[in-house]
Amino acid sequence: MMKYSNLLLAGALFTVSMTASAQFAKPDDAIKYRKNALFVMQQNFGRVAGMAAGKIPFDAKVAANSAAVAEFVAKLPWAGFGVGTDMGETKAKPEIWTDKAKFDDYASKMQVEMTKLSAAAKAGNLDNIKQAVNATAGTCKSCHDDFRAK
Ligand code: ASC
Repeated sequence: MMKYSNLLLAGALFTVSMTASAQFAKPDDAIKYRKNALFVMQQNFGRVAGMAAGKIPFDAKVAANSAAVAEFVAKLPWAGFGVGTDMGETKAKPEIWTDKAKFDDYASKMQVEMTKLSAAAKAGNLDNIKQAVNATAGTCKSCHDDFRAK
């Protein structure tokens, strides 16, 4: 039987290899991948935000579904920001790679808020959804301010 410490090590190595295997055939594919993931996320987040702002009629079921998709898709773009993917059809600023810890911190904060939004949407209270939409939008904005070119 595997010792617990060996199991932990195996788990850690698996995680590392999963991350390292997030490779793309070419930098343009990585750029497309992250843009498309962010687009799918934004479409779903935007729908919920539209409901929160009263621009779209509130439909609790649609909001919950959309927020759940946004929550999941929020995990995806980051694999597309590997080294060497700073050149091409992108507004990504070089600081993403020179200040990666800050970028990663923004990315995880966004995911935390998106998870809260998904929970709020599932619960269906519009006031709570509004609050979570604002918190999530704030994390989008701070990252764009620092790391996305105009
Ligand atoms: C969106 C979207 C963003 C964020 C941002 C929040 O729906 O496309 O980039 O919200 O506008 O400030």
